[in-house]
Amino acid sequence: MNFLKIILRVIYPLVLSLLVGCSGNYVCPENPEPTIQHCKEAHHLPEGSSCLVNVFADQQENPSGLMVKEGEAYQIIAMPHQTWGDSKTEHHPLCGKEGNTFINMFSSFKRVDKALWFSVIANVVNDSAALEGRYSQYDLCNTPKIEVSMPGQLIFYPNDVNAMYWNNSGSVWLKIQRVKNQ
Ligand SMILES: [Ca+2]
Repeated sequence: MNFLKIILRVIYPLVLSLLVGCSGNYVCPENPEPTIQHCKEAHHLPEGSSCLVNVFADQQENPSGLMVKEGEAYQIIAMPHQTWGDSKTEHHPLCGKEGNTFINMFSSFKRVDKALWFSVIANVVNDSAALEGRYSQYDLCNTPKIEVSMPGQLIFYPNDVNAMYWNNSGSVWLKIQRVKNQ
């Protein structure tokens, strides 16, 4: 094996994993359901269809690539056996944890202060001039089925303090299914 092959097969994936926070206490699992399309490829879902998105714990925003429209409804499901972590604390999506007395001294700094630490949050973001960068927000622990109130792209992240994503690791796969609006 020449040096270039060693770089491509060993060093390059290792550097990539370091960059995306997959080398900490929690790993980034392979796609658990390869038959389901990625949301970036789907772009928009017809009713009854699904796509998958990989959400990285150390990223403040994980754009799904999926565009949603006002009046549509989506069910968000965490694929089975998914864990990720905040330092050494293990979390199981879609919900997070209450936190101990010490950590809760900082709970008002959480991005969504009413949501549990590390609950999965979904935002619908829209940068069009007409909507002036407005967004809508859902705590998926409490509301895994969302009814879209404004058009935009779905993005996901674990609920944490903005400056404290550096010690998060792992990723979780979420399935987004377009369902009938009630
Ligand atoms: Ca953290």
